[in-house]
Amino acid sequence: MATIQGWIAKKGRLHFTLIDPDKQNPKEAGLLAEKCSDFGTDAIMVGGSTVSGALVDETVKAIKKACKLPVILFPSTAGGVSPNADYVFWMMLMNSTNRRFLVGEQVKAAIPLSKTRIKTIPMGYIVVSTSSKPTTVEKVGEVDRILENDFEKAISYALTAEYFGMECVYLEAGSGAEKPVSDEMVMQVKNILKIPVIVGGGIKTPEEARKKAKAGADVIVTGTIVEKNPGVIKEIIKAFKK
Ligand code: 1GP
Repeated sequence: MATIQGWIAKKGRLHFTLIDPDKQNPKEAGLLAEKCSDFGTDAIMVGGSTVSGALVDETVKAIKKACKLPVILFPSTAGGVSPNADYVFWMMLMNSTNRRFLVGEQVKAAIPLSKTRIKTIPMGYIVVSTSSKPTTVEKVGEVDRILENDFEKAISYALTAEYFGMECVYLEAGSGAEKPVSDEMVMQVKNILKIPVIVGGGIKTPEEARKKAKAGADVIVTGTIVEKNPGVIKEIIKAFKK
């Protein structure tokens, strides 16, 4: 069975914690991972839009030392691959207009990755525009914009990912987004797909997490709130998994 689907079969809905190695030193990242592990998060994702190389590797090592959770790389470029992680989201930014984020960075990472024991989780990454100003991922990824009510466009990209054989899709509003991808969009995408739906970007409260569960999200990801107020993660996880 595909990795994420297997975890869902065992544990039900999942919560992933995103740690950006640029936002704290590796030791602090380890402490944060340990805390979120105690709160019931299911995996630690490591990645950021500007980070690469030794800092990613040192952060992964510190997290592995601090907790037993699987570490999934969430790389924005080929430089975001650390040999010490367990998994990598082998992702295609489905609605990028730049070849680099469709296959370019992946081609650069493929041979180095083949020399590690990291397992790939093929993922269709879909960036949705929910904020009044474009988020970093929208700008850097040079996206074909999907507006928050453009359900048909989101569904078209999501189905394309599924037909390519991706194991999951990730509906992303962007880190620190003003608001998450709408419940209606999550519901419409979930209803049509057979593969799990991950939702992230702008989820800050237990209430939002509860609504994403109701809309059908299989996994939610929180990053910014973990840095700002790790205590609320416990409530977010509880609300999402209930
Ligand atoms: C970003 O979806 C993740 O890639 C998490 O977003 O930082 O807004 O929680 P936040």
